[in-house]
Amino acid sequence: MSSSLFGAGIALLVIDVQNDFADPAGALAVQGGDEVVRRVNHLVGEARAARSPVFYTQDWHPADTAHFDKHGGEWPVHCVAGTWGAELHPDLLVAGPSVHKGINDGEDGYSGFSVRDPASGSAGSTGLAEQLRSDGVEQVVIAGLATDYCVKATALDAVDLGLGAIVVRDAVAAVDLEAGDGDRALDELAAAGVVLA
Ligand code: VGL
Ligand code: ZN
Repeated sequence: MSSSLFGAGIALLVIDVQNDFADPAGALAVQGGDEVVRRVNHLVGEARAARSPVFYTQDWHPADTAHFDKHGGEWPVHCVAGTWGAELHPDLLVAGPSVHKGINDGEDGYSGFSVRDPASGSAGSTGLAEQLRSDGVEQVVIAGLATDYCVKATALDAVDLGLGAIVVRDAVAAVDLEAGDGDRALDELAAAGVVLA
């Protein structure tokens, strides 16, 4: 028997199911990304059946940003605004608006909720929290990529914002720069009050 995670006041957040993460040919391909697409699609179907709103995020970087290793950052070039790698995976069911993040030079854009100004360090909003609030959302179900970066940052921000947060373990996958990063991220989330479903 399976019961839906969705219903009134609950939204699904689909994090960064983009070609560069989810397609094996992507610049930052995450192992198991294609399986995540299938699992996320199942959740989208459940959310729609329960009339829960669905929101998407997309990593959406400038071609030159301090987020990339060639400019001192941590990552190969990925999810450059307007390119194939930044597009949502073609098999993903899209049933709601998408929030772009990491759009300015140096912004890491890990969280779907907040942006950190790289110069001042001050935090701003992507607008997602405001959209959720106006939809009466009190709890978010989070799935997508990647467990150890954007899923983690988004779930921690959700808790900070006073939202209930559930991460669906079989609908996320990790970059795992170091073996075990994904599992450690899930432990951190559980310790912060995120429910692992
Ligand atoms: C992400 C690394 C760099 C993510 C984004 O979506 O988890 N990871 N940029
Ligand atoms: Zn990025």
